[in-house]
Amino acid sequence: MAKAPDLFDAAAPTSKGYTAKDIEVLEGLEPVRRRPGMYIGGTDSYALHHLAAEILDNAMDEAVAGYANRIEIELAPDDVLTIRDNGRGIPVDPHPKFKNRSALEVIMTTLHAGGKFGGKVYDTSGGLHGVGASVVNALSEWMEVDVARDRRGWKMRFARGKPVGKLKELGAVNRRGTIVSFKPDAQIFGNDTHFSPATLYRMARSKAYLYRGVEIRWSCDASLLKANSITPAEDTLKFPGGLLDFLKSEISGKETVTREFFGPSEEERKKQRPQVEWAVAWVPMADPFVHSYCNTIPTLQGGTHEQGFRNALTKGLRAHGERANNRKTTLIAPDDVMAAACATLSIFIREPEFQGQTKEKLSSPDATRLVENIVRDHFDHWLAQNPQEADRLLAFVIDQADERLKRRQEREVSRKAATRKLRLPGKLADCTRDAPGGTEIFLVEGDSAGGSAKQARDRATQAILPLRGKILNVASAATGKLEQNVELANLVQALGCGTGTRYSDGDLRYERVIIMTDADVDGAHIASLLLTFFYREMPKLISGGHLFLAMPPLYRLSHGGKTAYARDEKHRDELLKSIFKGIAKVEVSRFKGLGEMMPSQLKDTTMKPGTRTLIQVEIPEEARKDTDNLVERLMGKKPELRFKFIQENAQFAAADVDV
Ligand code: 1YM
Repeated sequence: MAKAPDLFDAAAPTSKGYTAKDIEVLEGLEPVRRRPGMYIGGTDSYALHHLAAEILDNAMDEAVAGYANRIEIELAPDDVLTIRDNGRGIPVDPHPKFKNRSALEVIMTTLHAGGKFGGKVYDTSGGLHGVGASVVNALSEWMEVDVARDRRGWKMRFARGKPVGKLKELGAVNRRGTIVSFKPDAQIFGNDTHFSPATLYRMARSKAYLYRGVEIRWSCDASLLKANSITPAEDTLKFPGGLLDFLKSEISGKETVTREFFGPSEEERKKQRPQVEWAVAWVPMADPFVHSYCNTIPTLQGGTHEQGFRNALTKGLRAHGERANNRKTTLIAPDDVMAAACATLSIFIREPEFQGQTKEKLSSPDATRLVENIVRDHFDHWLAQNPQEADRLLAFVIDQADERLKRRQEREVSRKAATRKLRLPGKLADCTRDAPGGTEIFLVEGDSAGGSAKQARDRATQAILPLRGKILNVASAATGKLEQNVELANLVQALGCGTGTRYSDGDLRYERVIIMTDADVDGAHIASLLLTFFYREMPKLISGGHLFLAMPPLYRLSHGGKTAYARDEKHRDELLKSIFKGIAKVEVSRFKGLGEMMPSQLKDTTMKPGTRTLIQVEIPEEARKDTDNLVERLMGKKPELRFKFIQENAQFAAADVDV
């Protein structure tokens, strides 16, 4: 492959390999304007950004083929986008079939024109699966293409896909490459759909990660950025570490199962464009993902390359388990390996095939074997080189398999229980002990915290019920709403004791009901909604001493081998002055939520009897009237009472409220 030349290097190799006869011509652009959805999947914001992706992909193709090493993306007001590369320049020679038309004009004004769509020219081309720059031209109010090729400059302008004047020759130039500027047509996309600087910037960043041989310069008119935007007005994106750099930035700060991320070997990483590149880390507390790409095009729906990746990791880990004589190795399924995997995968292949309505799934059959073989080789080597990491990973994945099998068993048991006596909500992870004595149910906020709590619990005695989002405020809801609220209906079902006058202490399925929410404002809100529910609908559950609040810590303090947890700032400062007295560099981290804690931390600090702190909810008889009054004022139907309460009590609120 040719070495990428320096920007504007007039001595760089001239265009090779292309002749105008390579262009296959199929049809004009009328169909694109008539049915844009067929070509770019719609006319919404997502479709609008397809236009940018298409031009950027053409520039990327030129870089990946080794002819360009710098791309510039510039967003100006009025949705005017300019993309430049320092490649060979789009061909401008006359097209043999259309005597008076240049190749550039044919490429820009005919559908499916372009040698690369026949796979003849570029080795590994991207582009919206053959849709081409002509589609962008057809859907733009105007487009201008500036070409510097073989030391001569050329310019041509189009409006709604049609040439405006002829290809103009600009004379001798001392630069090379292609510049495409365009403004999407409001007749197609409407007046309210605009380019998003954040989306374009992210697109540019991911391209730079995917191909380390390219430098992408981003700039955006400052007037388009919101005051608190994290998108910079200018940036230079170049990542010599490729996908490993990307993964590190994606999961920075989160705890991972192995210290080293798994990616290609050092030697492989020196290559500018390996055929298969990947990076993976196992992150127990993150939502798992696999971001995959083929020829730098995102394959949002996965496909054959992802299949190969999964196979390689699963087979590699199983082989390691067998070598280590671990009997549980046979339990490992691909889902266990991928359950906490955060991964990126990128491949470059010739003439990729895509499937699905949006063509976002790779279907090239050879990709599976290609990826599986390469990743497997490296994985075997990596596991052998890092035996401690390998054992940690194996143990972690076997835990996932155990959990999966237990969940399956639980589902079977609860299905049986449902037919036997009552219907339990599907989201409840019940405890295995049948009798209520010594059992507890944790009401947790959201599925992610629910997942950690399930791993941290004592399965025999502790049940977990994840509640999604904010539950109904029973003090302000109209009568009848309670029965319709799914989250509360699940709760009532799980507890088994009935509500209101039908409440029966003897039917309560657990000894303790524990509200476990994040130690922040949202968590406090959900806890107060639940307290309101119990107060109004199951007051006897409170007076019977069954209701508790868990106290998750807000801070973790550590130094050397010493670790302590603090409930709040005051507690943190106390610990700094006592346990960590005289130590200058104590590491203090603040938990954002329960879902962020390692299951072992959650267990020790918040769930395990003996090491946790629980607050029992009590309403002394003498305070009953005041409580009635307070619940009505704070949670009731009249916002004016709430407002008055806030006015009267604002002075007591802490200044540093969580947001
Ligand atoms: C800012 C967008 O489109 N760059 C670009 C496109 C092409 C070439 C170079 C190119 C390709 C070839 C030969 C070849 C295109 N060529 C075609 C077609 N940047 C941008 N840079 N010479 C130049 O493939 O052999 C379509 S795009 F049709 F000629 F293949």
